[in-house]
Amino acid sequence: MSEDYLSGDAGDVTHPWRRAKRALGELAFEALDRAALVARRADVVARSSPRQRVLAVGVYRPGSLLPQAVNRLGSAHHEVRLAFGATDAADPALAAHTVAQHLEGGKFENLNRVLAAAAFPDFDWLLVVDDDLRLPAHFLDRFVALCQRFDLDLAQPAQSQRSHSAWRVTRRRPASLVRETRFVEIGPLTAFGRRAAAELLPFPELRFGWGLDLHWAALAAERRWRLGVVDATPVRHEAATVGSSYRTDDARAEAARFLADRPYLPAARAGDVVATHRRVDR
Ligand SMILES: [Mn+2]
Repeated sequence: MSEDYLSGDAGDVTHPWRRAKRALGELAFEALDRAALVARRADVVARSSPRQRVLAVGVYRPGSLLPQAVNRLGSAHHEVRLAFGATDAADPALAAHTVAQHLEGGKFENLNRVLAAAAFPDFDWLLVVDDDLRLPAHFLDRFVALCQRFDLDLAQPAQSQRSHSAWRVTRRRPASLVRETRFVEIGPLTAFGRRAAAELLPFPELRFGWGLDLHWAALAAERRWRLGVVDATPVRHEAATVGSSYRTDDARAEAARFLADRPYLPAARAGDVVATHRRVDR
């Protein structure tokens, strides 16, 4: 069968020249964002955001980056519950938020266990957070407020230029708050609004989940959900190449099985940008 569900890009940015170029590119984007008042505009939205109930879940491995990320999942403004699962014993730094230990399933199987144990119903936003990303300052308040203001049903923060990202559309663009897209990725951080969560949870019991996001995209198109990549809060997913910790053959095979009898957005359409919002005057 044709593999029109693969991005065709492992997002490998490990080559030294490419890394240097991307690091310079980050500095240039920071300057463009400053000139366009991106952070200031995001803070204006954050300050006027209605109080939201936010559940952030994730599964972490030993030695993960999650303990640092947790500080940036805090909020003075919203009600935030953190619920994590450990593949090993609980990390002492995360013990207070760990609701399941010694998880042995795949990503989405484990997330279902964590969601069941989280006991935080009626959330406005579910954030699924991988354990290998770095979040920017003021992340939660800006990100949730922008998702709320732009009526997004499925969203993700953009990724830095040096991030390992399989889909180009998820890389940050300068001088933008939010881009409306047709596609939101399964990681490294995915946000589900109330409407989408009601239909997409619990997750299908998948180990890798490749192709799941293309299926979500097809459902989103049918239901006229709004999808977006939040450029104002870029995250760094720079620690390892996508798929490097598992066999990509198995992930491909799982995707082929999963998508065989389900609608999905062809990978070639995943890069579409429907609109770029540089300000909030809508
Ligand atoms: Mn990762």
